[in-house]
Amino acid sequence: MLLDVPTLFTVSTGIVAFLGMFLFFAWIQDRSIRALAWWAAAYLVGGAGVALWMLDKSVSPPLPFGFGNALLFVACGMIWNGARLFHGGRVEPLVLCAGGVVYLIACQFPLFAQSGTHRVVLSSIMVSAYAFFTARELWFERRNRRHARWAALFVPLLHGLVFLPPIALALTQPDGFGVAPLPVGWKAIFILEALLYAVGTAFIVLMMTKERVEHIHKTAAATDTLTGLLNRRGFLERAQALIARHSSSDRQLTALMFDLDHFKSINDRFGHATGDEALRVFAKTIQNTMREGDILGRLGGEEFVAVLPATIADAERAAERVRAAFQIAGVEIGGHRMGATVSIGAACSSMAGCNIDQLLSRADAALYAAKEGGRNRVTCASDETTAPRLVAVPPSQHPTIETVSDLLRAA
Ligand code: GH3
Ligand code: MG
Ligand code: MG
Repeated sequence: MLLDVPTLFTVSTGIVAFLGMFLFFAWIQDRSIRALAWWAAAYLVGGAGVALWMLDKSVSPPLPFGFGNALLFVACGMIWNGARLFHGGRVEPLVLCAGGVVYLIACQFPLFAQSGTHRVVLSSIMVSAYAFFTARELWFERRNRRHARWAALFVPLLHGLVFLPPIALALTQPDGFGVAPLPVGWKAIFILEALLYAVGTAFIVLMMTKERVEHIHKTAAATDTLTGLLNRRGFLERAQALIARHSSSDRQLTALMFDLDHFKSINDRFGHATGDEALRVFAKTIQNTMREGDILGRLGGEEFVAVLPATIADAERAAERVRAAFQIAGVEIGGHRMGATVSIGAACSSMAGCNIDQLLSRADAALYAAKEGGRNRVTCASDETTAPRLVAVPPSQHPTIETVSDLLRAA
C-alpha cells in the first residue's frame, strides 16, 4: 500500500479541525461542561498546528521557526487542562503553555534548530508528558465510581508510550536523525497513531460529557431545590435501592416521618419566606444529626422522611436527637422568636421483603398518633401489626418558648 505522507497530513488536519468544530457545537448545545469548550479549542489549535508544521519552512518567517510544533504542544496542554477542569481542577495556564514556549525558545538556538535529533527528542518528550498528565487526571477521575474511565485512561497512556521509542531511537542514532530521514512507513504510522488518538479522544470526551450531563440532570430531578435534600422521587429511588441491596439480609430498616408542628401558623405569623427558612433549618438539623448511611428526603410541604438501616430502638434514639435538636434550633429562626418543633412517627420492618409504601404509611400513622398525643414527640409503631405506641415527651411537657429558653440557658 502506498502511503503518501503529505496527503496523510492534509487529511489529518482536516479531520482534527472537523472534530474541533464538532466538539464546539456539542458545547454550544449545553454549556454546563466548560471542559468541552477547552477540548474543542484544543482540536482547533492542534489542527492549525499540524497545518503550520507542514508549511513550516514556507511560513517562517514571518512566523518563528517551530511555531507549528509549539501550537501542537499548546493543544496537548489544553487537552490536559480540559481533563483537569472536568473533575473540578483549576486551569494551569503556565504549565499549559510551557511546552510550546520551551520549544520556541529552544528553536532560537541554531544548535537545536538544525539538529533533527534534538527536535525529535524534545517534541516526543512534550507529547508524552502531556499525554501522561492527561492520563493521570483521568486516573484520579476513575476513583469517582460513577463512570467507567478505563478507555479514557488507556488511550492517552498508549499515546504517551508510542512517543517514547523515538526518544531512544534518536539518542542512539548519529546526529542528523529527524523526522525527514525516517522511513515513510514509520512516518505514516506516527501520523495514523496521532489521528487515531485524536478521533479516540474526541469520542471519549463526548461520552464523558454525555455521562456528566445525564448525571447533572438526574441529580437535579431527584433534589429538592429549597433544602437540597432528596425529593420524594429521589428518596424513594434511594430507599428502594437500599432495600434491594439488602434483600437477603436479616437487618432491620426503620422509617421516620417528620412533620413540623403548627407550620401553617408559622407562615401566617412570620411570612412564607421565614417559613421557608424554618424548613431549611430543619433540613440542616436532620443532616447534622443523622448518620451518613441514613437516607433523608423532603416529601413535600413541611413533611420530611428518613430511612435508617437500624432497629426501632436505635431509630427512636436518633429521632429523639432530631426532635431535641430542632426544639433548640427552632427557638429563633430568621430573627423571629418562633418556638418551632417537630413531631415524628417511626415504623420498622425487616429489610428482606420490605414494602416501602407500607412501611411509610405505618410511620405516617405513628406520626398522626404523635400529633394526637400533643406534638413535639416521637411515636413508634410497636411492630408490623399493633397500633402505634407513644413515647418521649408527655403532653404536659409540651415546651413553650419560655421552657425552651430555659433549656438553652442551661445548655
Ligand atoms: P400540624 O401541626 O398538624 O402539622 O399543623 P400544620 O399547620 O403544620 O399542618 P398543615 O398541613 O395544616 O399546614 C402545612 C402548611 O405548610 C400549609 C402550607 O401553606 C405550608 N407549606 C407547604 N409547603 C410550603 C413551603 O414550601 N414553604 C412554606 N413556607 N410553607 C409551605
Ligand atoms: Mg403536614
Ligand atoms: Mg405540620
